[in-house]
Amino acid sequence: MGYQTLRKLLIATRNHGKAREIATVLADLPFQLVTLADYPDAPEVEETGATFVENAIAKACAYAACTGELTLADDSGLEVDALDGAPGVFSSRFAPTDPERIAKLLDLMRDVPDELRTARFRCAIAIALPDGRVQVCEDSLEGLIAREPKGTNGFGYDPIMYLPDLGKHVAELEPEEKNAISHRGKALIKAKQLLIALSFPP
Ligand code: ITT
Repeated sequence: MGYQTLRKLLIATRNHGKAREIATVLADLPFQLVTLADYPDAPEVEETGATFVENAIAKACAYAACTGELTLADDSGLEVDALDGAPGVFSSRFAPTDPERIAKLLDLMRDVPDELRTARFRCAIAIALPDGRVQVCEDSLEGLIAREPKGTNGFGYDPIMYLPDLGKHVAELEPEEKNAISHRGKALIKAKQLLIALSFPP
């Protein structure tokens, strides 16, 4: 099959860390991966949902409708038990930059003892067709909020998410190690099955 004949799949995220992880996992599928950079006129989609699933569906459906392409959107974030699930769906809006988000979270968690520092990354991935049909996959990664950032890989809250089983912070994992166990990597394995069904109809 020639390159020109491949169906497009729009990876609808403006987050470069996410986009990199998604593109790595989907690279072997028979789709031409395109990004929002290829659709400069696509409007910003407001994330008004109360859950990751609602926001992922809203983003995927809106971008599929306005571009006319098969579209994959990710809504994800960090849920901290000691903060009643915050920052949750507000993870990207918790503070203006990654270092500020991390500093704010560590400050809020300063007096929380080790055994109560449980948290999880959650990821919802929605795949939408321009006609409004949409499917969603979800997964999560459990860990503990560390007392200090460590590691330089990944993005977002990865430097303060400690994985007791591995004895490492997520930002210390190589990209392929993170994708093998992460909320996004595991949700993407499920999303891949949906995409394979779309690319090879019975
Ligand atoms: P798009 O909506 O354009 O995809 P965004 O960054 O605004 O980009 P979200 O609303 O889904 O995306 O917010 C997700 C935030 O959750 C992200 O900005 C990080 O702060 C955090 N996050 C999600 N996945 C993460 C991961 O794998 N590692 C660390 N932090 C993560």
